[in-house]
Amino acid sequence: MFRFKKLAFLFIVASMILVACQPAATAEPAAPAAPAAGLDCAPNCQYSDLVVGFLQTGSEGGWRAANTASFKETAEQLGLTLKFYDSQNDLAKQVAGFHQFNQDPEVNVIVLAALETTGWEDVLQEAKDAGKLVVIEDRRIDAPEDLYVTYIGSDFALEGRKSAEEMCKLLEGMEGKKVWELVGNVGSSAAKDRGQGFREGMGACGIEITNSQTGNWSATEGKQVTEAWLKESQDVQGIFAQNDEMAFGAIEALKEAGLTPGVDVKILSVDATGNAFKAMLAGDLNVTVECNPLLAPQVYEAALKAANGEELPKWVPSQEGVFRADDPNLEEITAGRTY
Ligand code: GYE
Repeated sequence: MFRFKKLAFLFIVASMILVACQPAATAEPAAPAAPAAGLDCAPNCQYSDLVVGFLQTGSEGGWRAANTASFKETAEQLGLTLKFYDSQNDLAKQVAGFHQFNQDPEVNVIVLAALETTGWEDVLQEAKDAGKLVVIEDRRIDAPEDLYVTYIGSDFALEGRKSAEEMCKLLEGMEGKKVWELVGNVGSSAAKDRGQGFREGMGACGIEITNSQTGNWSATEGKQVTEAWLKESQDVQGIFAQNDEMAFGAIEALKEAGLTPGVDVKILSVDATGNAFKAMLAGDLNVTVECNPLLAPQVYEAALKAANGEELPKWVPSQEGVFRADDPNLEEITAGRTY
């Protein structure tokens, strides 16, 4: 019996030793995490590897000119290849341009400044199937987020709320609070969200929008629309222009109607381009709410990160301010503006 126990004990010890010496079950080395959809050059892509197809809206004013220059100049500085497509403010042309870039074997990144929020799913899916990285800039779109890398642009609703808050200050003490709204191109996120934001804030001081119509971001149309309204009535205390150009048109129309812009009628615009500062220094414009057009560095940086397989937040809102004609440092601020 003792002999049997001794043998059993030895057997147990031997098997324990055996197990201990077993080389660790060589768990298959974890396959390196498949890099998120990146480019072939991942994870060491450089700016020089990027060929960017940029779908710009068109050339409707100062803000757009600054946005376009930002993309062209920054591409040169970074040494990436830029293929620039001017959609001439025509949605069908912009969608066709997107399709064209999807078919272009050289293009590996597509940047879209969308004329309108809808109508993009097909070409976005086509881009994904073709392995192109898509970055949305300037204006947000309504499409599944997995079809694009990220959106870099402003919080237009916030710009609208800021505009209402500033208009309330401008109309303080004025009997009426009737406001006319010059709207951007119908269907664009900038126009929709600024209008919605303004309506969210205007109740705070009892503003009433008595006229609202698109001026398509242009000074000419902004003037024509305002002229037509002035023929009907001059009972207006404020004009909310969704961009600087339309405000410049309204200012001209008021002057030609014998009214003093900035005094008889308060004028507020969005963008804060250089010409808006000149109009404030001239006393014609009361307030401009900033919308930053210099988005290219952030957009290209996001494209490079995505090319190297990095996941990015779906929205990177721009940081922006508000500028007022009664600011004692306005001249100095104006001198420091870059667009
Ligand atoms: O406010 C306007 C331009 O999309 C934010 O488009 C942009 C707008 C800008 O035409 O001036």
